[in-house]
Amino acid sequence: MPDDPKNPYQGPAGGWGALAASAEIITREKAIARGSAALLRVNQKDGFDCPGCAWPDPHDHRSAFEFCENGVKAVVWESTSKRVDAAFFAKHTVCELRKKSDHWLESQGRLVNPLAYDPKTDHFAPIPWSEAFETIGATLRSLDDPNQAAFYTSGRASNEAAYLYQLFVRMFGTNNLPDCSNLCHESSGVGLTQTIGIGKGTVSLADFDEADAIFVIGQNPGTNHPRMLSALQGAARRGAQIVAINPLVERGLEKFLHPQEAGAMLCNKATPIATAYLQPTIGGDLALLTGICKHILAAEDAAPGTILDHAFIDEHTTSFAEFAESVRAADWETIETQSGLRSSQIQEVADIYLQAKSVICCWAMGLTQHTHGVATIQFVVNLLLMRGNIGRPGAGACPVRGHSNVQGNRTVGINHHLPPAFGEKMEKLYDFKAPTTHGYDVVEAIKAMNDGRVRVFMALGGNLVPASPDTELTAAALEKTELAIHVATKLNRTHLVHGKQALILPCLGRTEIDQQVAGPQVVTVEDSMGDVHASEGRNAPAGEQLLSETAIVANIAAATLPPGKPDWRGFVADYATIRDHIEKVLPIFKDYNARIAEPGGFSLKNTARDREWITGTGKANFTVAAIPDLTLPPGRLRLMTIRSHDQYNTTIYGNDDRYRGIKGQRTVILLNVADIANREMAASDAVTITSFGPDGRGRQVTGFTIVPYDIPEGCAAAYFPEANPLVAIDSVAAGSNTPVSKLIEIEISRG
Ligand SMILES: Nc1nc2c(c(=O)[nH]1)N[C@H]1C(S)=C(S)[C@@H](COP(=O)(O)OP(=O)(O)OC[C@H]3O[C@@H](n4cnc5c(=O)[nH]c(N)nc54)[C@H](O)[C@@H]3O)O[C@H]1N2
Ligand SMILES: Nc1nc2c(c(=O)[nH]1)N[C@H]1C(S)=C(S)[C@@H](COP(=O)(O)OP(=O)(O)OC[C@H]3O[C@@H](n4cnc5c(=O)[nH]c(N)nc54)[C@H](O)[C@@H]3O)O[C@H]1N2
Ligand SMILES: [Mo]
Repeated sequence: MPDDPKNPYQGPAGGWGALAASAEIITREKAIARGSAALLRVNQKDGFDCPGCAWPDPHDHRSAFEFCENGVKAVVWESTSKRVDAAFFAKHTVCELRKKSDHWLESQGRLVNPLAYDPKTDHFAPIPWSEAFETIGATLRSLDDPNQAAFYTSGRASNEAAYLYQLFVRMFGTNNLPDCSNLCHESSGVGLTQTIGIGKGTVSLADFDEADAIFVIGQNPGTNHPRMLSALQGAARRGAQIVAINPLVERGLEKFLHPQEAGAMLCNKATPIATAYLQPTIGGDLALLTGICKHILAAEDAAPGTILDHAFIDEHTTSFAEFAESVRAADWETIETQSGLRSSQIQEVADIYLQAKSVICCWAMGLTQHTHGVATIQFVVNLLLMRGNIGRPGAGACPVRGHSNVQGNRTVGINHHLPPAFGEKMEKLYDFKAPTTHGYDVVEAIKAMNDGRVRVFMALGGNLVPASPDTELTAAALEKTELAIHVATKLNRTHLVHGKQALILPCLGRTEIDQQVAGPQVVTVEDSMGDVHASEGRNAPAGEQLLSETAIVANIAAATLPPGKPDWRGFVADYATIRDHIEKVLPIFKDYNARIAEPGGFSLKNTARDREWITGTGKANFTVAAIPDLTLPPGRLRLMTIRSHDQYNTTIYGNDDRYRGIKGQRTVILLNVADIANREMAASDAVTITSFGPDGRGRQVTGFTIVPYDIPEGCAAAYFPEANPLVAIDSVAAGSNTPVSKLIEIEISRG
């Protein structure tokens, strides 16, 4: 454990450490035979899509191994030879299992039988698939109102499974489709739709080869999108400026050694990444972006007509005058206090922006999971629009998505708001009346379960309890359900938090062969940049009883809905028929089956990239936002909850965070040395963290260890999901209802 405020890990991101960590997990999970064959096919044109993250694959220069250390972990975790079979569930009561750690639960291996909870014995026990489907159908049909059920999706489901799922849910009669996006990039979707008319980023991977400057804001690609480092490395090597904006100095943004470059590896030659690194205070980005825009306007005033792209602004945007006026009116004192940065530091970054012909801005959870996340993202758009940096090569907005198909899920209809045109097309094709009222998102679904409005909860993947805010409340809410249905690959905490009845339905993973009547099936996924491609598993399934997610959803639909359209069993026999239907409902998928047969797949049309603005005004909109006053009462700190290098969301692979120099522990709080000294505390002290949400109630976690760290004064960091009990359910981002996981008001005390 580090006792020095400087990170004791001095190596680059990637490098030999990445190779060693990959080898270690392959050995530990005994997946060497299955795993190594699987790895050779990961992200290849005829292989499966890495379940790790949503970063795209290069079209032209794909190496034999298009994966990273954390992709290896994700693939091996799924390909493990361990099993949680009938004997395992006979041995352990649910009460006993609830006492185990999240890491222990998932590391017991793959689920292989459909299971039902038996309250008399407190055990899960195997049941036949037919019984599971009948129970679900009968329970759903017995509800007074379809809105008494909620259907969650974690972003790993394929387009095919996700399309059938939302179709089933809407034909059942509800839009209650909460999904992991609500906890993740919802602020990006909302912010971008209002300003540029599409809730997605506008860049493609090729733009990284042409950008003169790349801003990486509130994102830790070294851990969460390691393949992005190859793109940043390429850009840095050709002299592009890379600006990192993050309260922490993340190693992957500093230097990178590509584990697949033999020459560089042999002489340990890492590439420096960021040319400028700003460490704002947590939540200070809106102030900082206002400051950057203010410097740019000042440069324009000093040399009128030379800085802004007036032709673009006039032809393509609205509300520039209001935006400029509000930025000019913002005072430097507020900008400096609220961002924690000096005007001169902000000027340096504004100059990089000005000197670049083409700029890409990337961001992730450091911007979205904030009270003012939507406004901050809209300020990123303002910055880009000022110099026409949207819709031309080397430039654009790049929200870097999380789950490997979270973007595809939304495209094919996983959305608690039903887009009207999409709804009408489905109504015509399947001859039904789609529900029009908005459904529940994750926060609303938790509240609805808690007060009895939702009685049945289904999850297509994911781990709702530890992933959600207010862990105890979320667990209590789930315990009130009459039936919970979990489609999953591995046992996790949420499965054990049962109400009256609970079912666990084991499914195939991405890496596995999906054999149906028409032969082995491919599924399709959409990456963070709107490229759609096929994914085909190559491993033998982990168990004989496993069904694909697509088959599980279709069987549930057939067991629940009256007979008639569509032919659910026909869909399962041949997934190409599902793609034909998606194409009928969503014209952007024209020639879907033919185009996924092309190596590398195809790119979906992106209106903003083509400078077509599907907004109310028909133009891209500049927006105005006041700098929020985030001053805290004395003694309080702002806490962000972040991922370590050894986890995939709630899946914990191990207790190390190599790039941050933290070993063997996860219940830590990273603090500035001054904040530790002020409290007369010391490194390694045990503390209780108390948070204060909008309801003023103190929420607590105890037994956290202090780690001194290079983090701005007044700021703190702890890991997700251990710190989730501190996130109040009512602390949400304005406009997107995303839980505020990155700005939690806390106090610490001994104990
Ligand atoms: N290996 C691995 N890969 C993953 C995941 C995983 O858990 N493990 N999760 C996947 C998912 S679902 C997602 S959404 C992505 C998440 O990818 P990231 O968004 O990179 O994940 P976080 O760890 O939440 O990191 C947020 C970063 O934002 C910074 N930050 C926090 N608050 C602020 C702020 O106020 N301002 C600024 N400028 N920065 C801030 C933190 O210091 C941290 O570096 O990764 C995906 N990929
Ligand atoms: N405090 C705090 N909370 C957060 C965040 C944060 O930064 N801070 N981040 C939020 C974000 S960005 C996200 S996306 C959510 C993530 O929330 P979720 O998506 O709900 O959680 P995961 O941990 O990704 O889900 C892991 C489980 O998925 C199942 N699984 C894995 N692969 C498959 C598969 O192929 N099919 C099926 N059916 N199941 C599978 C396994 O059973 C595994 O236990 O958490 C959010 N919560
Ligand atoms: Mo996410």
